[in-house]
Amino acid sequence: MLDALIPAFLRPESASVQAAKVDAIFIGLLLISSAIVLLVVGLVVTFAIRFRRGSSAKRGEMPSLVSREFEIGWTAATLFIFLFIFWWAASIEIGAFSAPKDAIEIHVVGKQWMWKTQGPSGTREINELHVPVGAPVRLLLTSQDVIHSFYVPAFRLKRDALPYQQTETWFQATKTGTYHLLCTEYCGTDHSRMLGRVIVMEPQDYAQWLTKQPERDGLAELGERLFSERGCSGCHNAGSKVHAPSLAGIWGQSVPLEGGRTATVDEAYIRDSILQPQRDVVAGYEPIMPSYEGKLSDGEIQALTAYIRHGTDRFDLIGSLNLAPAQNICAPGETTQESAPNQSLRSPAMVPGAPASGDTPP
Ligand code: HEC
Ligand SMILES: [Cu+2]
Repeated sequence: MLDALIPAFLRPESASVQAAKVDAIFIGLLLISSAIVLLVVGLVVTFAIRFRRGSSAKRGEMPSLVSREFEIGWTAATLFIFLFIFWWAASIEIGAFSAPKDAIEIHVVGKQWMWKTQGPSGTREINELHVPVGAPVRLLLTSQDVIHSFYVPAFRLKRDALPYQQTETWFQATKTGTYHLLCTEYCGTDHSRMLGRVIVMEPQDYAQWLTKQPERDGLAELGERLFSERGCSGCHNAGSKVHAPSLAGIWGQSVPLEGGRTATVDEAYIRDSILQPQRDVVAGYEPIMPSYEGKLSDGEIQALTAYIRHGTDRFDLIGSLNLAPAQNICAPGETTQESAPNQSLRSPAMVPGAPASGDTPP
């Protein structure tokens, strides 16, 4: 509504819920500043004319009302305006950190000089990101080398992608279309060519696009492979002789730690468990897990995290869009006719440490 005050050719494209809020702040600040400029310039001009040399305007002491009550009044008003602006901008900035629970999760890895993205159903893209309109999308960012920054001007979205760390942000697109994706942190020779596109689609088109993706082997499946290749399964699987906790279903749970503390299992906790296992030791276990610092890339840690979180999340995406169930969303080599209705929701074999129940003969 406020943005109607700015002529269309001066208005940058705005295509997300966040963009509308950021624009409102911008226009609000513009209005407040304009009002103050008008007031100050107006007074300067008025007084310059009224008290010009030779005019008969009254000069001398100011009335005490002006020098005291007015002074307090405008100091307080300015303070309130500043506090209000701070609250307004800060609340929107803080909101940019916490995505709604049902958001679609997309992993983004910055790399000299490209953006690699991976959606929850294992769709991989380079310098492109397809998302549905009207659905919240949570981005989990990291970098493979130097600091990059993920920037989509039309969404007023900007968040750094840092090596050895995961940052996050979220957006909700409000208009279909193709939008610029830029890196906005100078990251080397080809920084200026680290460009991409965000393609916002109607939910039906998006669902269709998803099913057309050739590669259905997802992050979680890669994680599953790493889990055995890197020896995690040797300790963590059910049949192991080593006394290590089962990782099945731990996502989102709270875990008792040595020393009486507890921790909630999320990305950061799993990352720390893998890289600094001595830091938070699970109560009742010996700190025998080796650190994988330097042995696993960020991408591999994301894959392992996705696997621990259980691979079936990959197929919840369509459900979260509130679409009619699409027939062709199922694991490779599986048809919906054959599988029991609840089987596509949770496949036990995808949970770390769980026996592969599908293989056991009746
Ligand atoms: C030598 C055996 C061993 C290996 C190999 C091992 N772990 Fe562990 N892991 C443990 C033990 C023991 C604990 C519990 C004590 C602790 O927290 O350090 C543990 C704890 C964890 C936790 C926290 C579990 C919880 O319930 O909160 C996670 C997550 C984890 N490991 C993931 C992995 C991953 C991923 C790998 C492979 C990259 C791996 N582990 C390899 C023995 C192992
Ligand atoms: Cu960059």
